[in-house]
Amino acid sequence: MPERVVMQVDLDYFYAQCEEVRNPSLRNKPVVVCIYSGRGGDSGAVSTSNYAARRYGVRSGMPIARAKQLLRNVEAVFLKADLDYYDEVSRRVMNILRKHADIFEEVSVDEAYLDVTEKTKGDYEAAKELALKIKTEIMEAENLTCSIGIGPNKVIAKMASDYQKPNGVTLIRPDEAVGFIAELSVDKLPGVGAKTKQILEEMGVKTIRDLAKQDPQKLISRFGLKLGNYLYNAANGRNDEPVKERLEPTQFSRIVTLKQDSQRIEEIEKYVDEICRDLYSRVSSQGYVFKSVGVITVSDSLSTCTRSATYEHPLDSYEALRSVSTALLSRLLEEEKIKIRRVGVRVSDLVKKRGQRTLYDFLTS
Ligand code: DCP
Ligand code: MG
Ligand code: MG
Repeated sequence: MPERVVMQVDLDYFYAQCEEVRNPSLRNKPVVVCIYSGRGGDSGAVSTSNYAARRYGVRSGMPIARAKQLLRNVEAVFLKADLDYYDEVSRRVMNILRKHADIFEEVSVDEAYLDVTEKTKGDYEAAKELALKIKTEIMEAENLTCSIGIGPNKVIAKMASDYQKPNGVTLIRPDEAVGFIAELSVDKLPGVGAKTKQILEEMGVKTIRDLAKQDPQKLISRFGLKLGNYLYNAANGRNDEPVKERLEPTQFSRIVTLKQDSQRIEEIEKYVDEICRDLYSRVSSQGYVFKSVGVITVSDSLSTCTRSATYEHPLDSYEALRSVSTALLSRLLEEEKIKIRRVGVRVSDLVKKRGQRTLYDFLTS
């Protein structure tokens, strides 16, 4: 593969920064954005927090009660996540980013890869200028900061963007890639989670330099062909995964936690109604109908069960979605005899409704 220039853009403390944008008086205070479980009180997890809150040890994923404990002596602000608002901001930022890429890949609500090889004619200085220009544009349009990494592949670009957060630009030229990552701990490599880290540690591998020196065959026998190869190459600064446009969505789903565990269909039905209403409005507003419906339950002992049905002709009403979901759920409850903690619905085998999309685009652009 010829030498590439890959950029990774990640918005800083995204949900919390969105909250600061619409309420600038939050800027000097620790801000914690929470996803409440719906079970009352502080039950739920921290979605993200601004850097002022992070200084007290607040982290994404920790229980809300723990964050309150850490911030007990400070004037901190706890907010309920407003996902629709963040999605809207994200969509506008992505539209800015997309214009600057030869190939654009949206990875998550606040993160994207841009292949800019042609645009910069392979020149890293030009890429750095482009990164600064993108940062200015996002600041002018949305008042948001982001961090940008530039490197010869996706792995290096992502690690570069993490390297000087918030509001950083980090440029790693191809000949600097190996040296840049060598000192870092293996879990800084994208895709190395707690489990892989632990196995590597047992093998005496702590830094990425240690990993780069391993026998690739040994890594393959431990982790399988795909992960083993990935680890060996990435540690040596190599990764040939292309930046690729994401395809259309393949499914829509939503899952909720019951206020109280239950095994009675009459109890659970009302959650299913609400999920179906919400799902159907998302699916249809994006111009899709669907042929498959699945329900998923998580029991009080945390085991998961699913049931699904596929039809020859697409379903295209809320009533149809609700009645299929409820029927699948009653069957599941009868057969499994379990107490339910969470329930969810998924629609897939999507089919595009012609004509609908343009109307939607017109209304929302
Ligand atoms: N998010 C979440 N729960 C997590 C991690 C993230 O709800 N466990 C949400 C909230 C974040 C958003 O996704 O704002 C983007 O995730 P990032 O990992 O990019 O984290 P942030 O943008 O919040 O912070 P950073 O400045 O480190 O990028
Ligand atoms: Mg981010
Ligand atoms: Mg991110």
